[in-house]
Formats: sequence, structure tokens, C-alpha cells
Amino acid sequence: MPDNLLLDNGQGVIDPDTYFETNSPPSNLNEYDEKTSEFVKYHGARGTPVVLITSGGTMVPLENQTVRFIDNFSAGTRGAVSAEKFLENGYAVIFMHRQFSLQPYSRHYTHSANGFLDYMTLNEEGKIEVDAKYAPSMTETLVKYNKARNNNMLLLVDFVTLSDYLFKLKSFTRIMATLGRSAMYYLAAAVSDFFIPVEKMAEHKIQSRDGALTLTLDQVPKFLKPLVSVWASNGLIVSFKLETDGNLLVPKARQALEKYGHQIVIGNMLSTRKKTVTFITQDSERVMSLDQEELDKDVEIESKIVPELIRYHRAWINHGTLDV
Ligand code: 9Z3
Repeated sequence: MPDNLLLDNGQGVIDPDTYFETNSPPSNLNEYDEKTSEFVKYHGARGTPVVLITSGGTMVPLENQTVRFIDNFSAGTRGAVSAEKFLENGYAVIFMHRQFSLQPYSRHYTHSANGFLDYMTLNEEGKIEVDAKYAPSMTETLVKYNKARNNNMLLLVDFVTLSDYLFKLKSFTRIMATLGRSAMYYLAAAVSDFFIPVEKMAEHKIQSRDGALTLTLDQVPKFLKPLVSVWASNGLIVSFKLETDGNLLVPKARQALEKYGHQIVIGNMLSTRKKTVTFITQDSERVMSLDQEELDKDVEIESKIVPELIRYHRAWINHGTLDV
């Protein structure tokens, strides 16, 4: 196939099974499957609730030997902050995140306005130290991080491409299904709706010699359908719906609940996602916001989202419904 030609084979959307048959699994899948199985077995034996958090954006390559790709805005803040809140509430967390996006605890330093070295200073003997003005908060964060890691409460798994994400999602949700209702799936990653299937992808770097480039992207299969009905059937499934048009948010969230049959959709708008979300269940709709005082104190909205979900999860574990 010519390097700069991306064929359009019509409007059809392939089903998830076909997707998995026609794409190759990521090379680190087996290694991560083993780690996930061990983690799930460990917590299953102790009765610890486990949440799979997906976080960050998926990359969609335009070339097989990828030079260019399509990406999105997500930094993984929602996922990383939520992971900390789940850990603080006794949950074991599988943190499936886009490589180099925000991670729980480290996020305070890796993605701050300060560079990493700005936290350090040299003492009179020329030895490196944490700058005294950052030491108290860094100590607090480090204590929490160490507690999570030392108690085997946090498993970090990364992905890069859409395909990488979908293979891992399928595999990890199936492994977690052994936990039944004690498993929660918190799908906060910003997953691309469009991609170029392998058979239509240019092998080499698309050349500029032929002028403008026209791309035709296929629709990504609706993987939430098998996730809800087959892979993760008994767990509590929480998906996120992102919109930029306020009129679409609740109708689209409700549509997703009806189409996939899971329990909770959390709707959020791109511009206000850090201070307002809407919880939508089959028979309720509730806006959750931070007020000015909370915003001034840097309260994070995940500190409200996560306890609310844990209440729902308890009801789900005990009664198989969301009624508390
Ligand atoms: C979200 O809506 C997340 O809350 C954000 C978080 C991506 C807005 P940040 O990373 O942003 O904190 O900057 N995720 C969207 C999830 C999504 O794409 N859902 C799909 C859909 O609604 C399927 S699960 O169709």
C-alpha cells in the first residue's frame, strides 16, 4: 500500500471480538497479566475491595512505524487523585494509566510548576537534601506512598496506544471478575472514539510530497458492551462521560447507561471537570460541586466522588443493588 494513502472502507463499525482478532496484543501483556492475577489473588484472599482505575488518554498511531499520532488532552489528574482517595479508604488499586501521565502521590512533584530539582538543595557539606520548605508536605506524601507500596495496595500498569489500552482492559477486567461484586471498575481514561485499523495504516512515515493529507478514521468498537455483559459482569462499573456541550451531557450519559446496562455514569464538562460532576444512575441524577470555600482551600472533587462511590459499592457488595 502506498505510504500516503489511507483507505476508507465505509461506515461499518467492527465488533470488539473482531478488533481483538485483527490486532496484536501488546508485548508486555503476559507480564502484566501475571502481576494482576497475583495482586487480585492476594487481595481476594483477604477480602480487600479492589478498584481498577483507568487514567489518561490513549494514543492513536497514524503510521505502523509511528512518527505521528492523534492524542488528547487528558493528563490523568482524575485517575491519579482518585487512586489516592481509594487507597486512603482501604481499597487496593490497579492503576492502569497512560505512560508518563500523572501517578498517585508522585503527581505532586512530577507535574508541578516546579522542576524536580527545585525541590532539592545542597547543605553546607555539599550533600543533597529536600528543601526545608517542601520537606513537611513531601514527607507526608512519601509516607502515604510507601504505605501503599509496602502493603501491596497499589499496582501500576501502563499503556500507550488505544490497542494497548483495549487489550489490557479486557484482560484485567476478566482477571478481576474472579472477585465478583468486590471489584469496582472506574473508567476515567479518555479513550479515543476513532482509530486507523492496522490493515489501512501506512507502514512508513507519511510523506508530504503529495500535498494535503486526508485522514479517514474508523469508529472504535463499543468495548463497554462486552465489558459490562461478559468481562466484568458482577462488579460495580463506573464510567465517565465527557462533553463540551452542556445540553448533551445528561442525555448522553443516560444513553450510555441504557445501552450498556452498567450502574453509574459520571458526567463531566471539559471546562468545569475539576469542580462539578453529575452522578447518573438508572433512577437518579445528582450534581456534585465544590463551593468557593472548598476551591479556595484546594479541595479536590475526587475527595467527594470517591466516598460516594464507596457507599454505592458497599450497597452493591451487600445487596447487589445501589440502594443503601
Ligand atoms: C473523563 O471524563 C475524565 O473525567 C477526564 C479526566 C478525561 C475528563 P483529566 O485526565 O480528565 O483529569 O484531565 N473520562 C472520559 C472517559 C471516556 O472517554 N469515556 C468513554 C465514553 O464516554 C467510554 S468509557 O464514551
